[in-house]
Amino acid sequence: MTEIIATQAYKDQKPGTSGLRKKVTVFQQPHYLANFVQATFNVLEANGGIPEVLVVGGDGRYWGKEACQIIIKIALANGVKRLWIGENALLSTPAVSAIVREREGGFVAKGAFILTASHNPGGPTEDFGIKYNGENGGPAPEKLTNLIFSETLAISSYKVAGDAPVVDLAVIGKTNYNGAEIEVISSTEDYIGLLRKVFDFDALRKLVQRPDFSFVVDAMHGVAGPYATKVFVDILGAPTSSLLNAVPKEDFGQGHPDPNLTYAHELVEIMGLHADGSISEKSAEGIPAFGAAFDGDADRNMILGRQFFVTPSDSVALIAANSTAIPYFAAAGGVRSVARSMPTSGALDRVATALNIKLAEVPTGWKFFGNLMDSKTAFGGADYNPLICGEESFGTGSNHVREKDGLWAVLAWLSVIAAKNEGSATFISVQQIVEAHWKQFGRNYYCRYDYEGVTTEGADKVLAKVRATAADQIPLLGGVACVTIDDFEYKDPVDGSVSPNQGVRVLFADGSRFVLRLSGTGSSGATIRLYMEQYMGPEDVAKNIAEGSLPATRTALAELVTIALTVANIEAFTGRNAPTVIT
Ligand code: VG1
Ligand code: CO
Repeated sequence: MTEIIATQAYKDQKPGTSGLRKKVTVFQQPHYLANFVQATFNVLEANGGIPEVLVVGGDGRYWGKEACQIIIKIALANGVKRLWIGENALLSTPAVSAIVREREGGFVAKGAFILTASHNPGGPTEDFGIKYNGENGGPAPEKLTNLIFSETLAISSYKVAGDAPVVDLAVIGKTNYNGAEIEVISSTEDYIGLLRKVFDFDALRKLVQRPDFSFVVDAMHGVAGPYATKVFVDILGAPTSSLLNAVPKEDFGQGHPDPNLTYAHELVEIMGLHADGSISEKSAEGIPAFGAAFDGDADRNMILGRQFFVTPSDSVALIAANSTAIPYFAAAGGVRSVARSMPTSGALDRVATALNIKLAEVPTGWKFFGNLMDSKTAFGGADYNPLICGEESFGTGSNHVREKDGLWAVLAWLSVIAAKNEGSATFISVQQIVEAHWKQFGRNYYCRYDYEGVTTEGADKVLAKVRATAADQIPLLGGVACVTIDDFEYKDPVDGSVSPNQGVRVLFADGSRFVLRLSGTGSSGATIRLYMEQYMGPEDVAKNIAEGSLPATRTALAELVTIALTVANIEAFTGRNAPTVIT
């Protein structure tokens, strides 16, 4: 029986870069989650209808199961006919996308709520989050999330199926209610079925079983654990010792499930590195050949070699350059186009030029890639797909789903490593593969500084200061002048929508640059992101490698860092004399 519950609107339910993320205590306020879910249904009803099937699951963080039960009751009252709930409320973000796209084919209208705050810590005093994904399996476009926000400001009641049963989320199977069906489904089956179509698991099994190859992946107690166990141990036959932190925990073992050199410290230590990317004292012997980590909802990845860090910007460029190592792309004669977010380095652009394929530059956030993938016309009438895309923030993926995909990235890397090593008696390492790439394309030195938890006023002042600076006031960078300072604006080639103010860019004549933008995923205060990039041509890279003098990132970017910090004056406006995290 449907009950109408009176409620009061909250003013702070505006979704950010990737859904609504707040402290758990905020979500636990009376009707807070219910308001947001009902607002979403109201908007869907007025814009094409309530989906017949709703997928629900998340990264396993604290309060996820409670949220799931609330959503089930509201969904039933709003006319959803079938619910597919991940076992134990667990579904990785890319797995949700795969389920929406693949399960029962494209014959039913589907949508999804993903319960995640991604890489933010979890627990009673930490973060929770919710995001709506549409029929294409991708995050709702800004047009829709803006409507949802407006609706949350006006909402005065919501509907619940008060007498619906509390579903046992631990048991796979169906429960019926008033002609509707609630089904608890396997968290892994559909998604791994899709990965089997993308990759050559036999080739990967051979690599994993090579005596001179070893690897370790860190699930950081996020939702990647069950997927990594199935793929690496059950299917590829790797020992369980190659998995770290593979059991999901509601508080991520009190860690920060963000796969970077700072937060994935356990893996970083094993791989023989320090948090600043330098090589540790540890003897190289016994260090695995390959390492990777995932974030809470398993859409991010970090790739490491023995004593070697691969920047996410280089990672996507290298996968694109070697896409024929992956059957999904080989079948199409290689990747047909590539895309990156604006702050991501230009390494991918070099590959696009060499392969003579299209490149798109979009604002931060995965939803913009999805539009390109779904369009058949945006690139001058040609289909974009297959498309490989990535962000500097440890996000990599392709058009196999409409989210970034951590496991996909790791399997893509293993495919490249397997292809490079095919028939090779001595093992060709990750470092050798990346250096060969730089020798061919040049190296885009890259680094990001994050200033977390600063005040919004201070952050705004920093951006305003840079924006107000004239190009000729910027000091020369290695003798090269700054040519433009602007705000990145994006016009979506598919739906024509314009996204202004996507970051302030300071561009030098040789393509070097620094960029500042404010994070849209935080749950309190503001975070300034400062991105810096400088290019070294292939000849210089080759010469430096031959002489053993290829500079480390910190050295290569020292002058640019000084210029950026002087121009932005972050310390004066925020009181911070150092970033919170460097990636
Ligand atoms: C950050 C990253 C962005 C990413 C977004 C969602 O956004 O910079 O590249 O798409 O997180 O990733 P922002 O606005 O804080 O810079 V996830 O894994 O948090 O869903
Ligand atoms: Co994530």
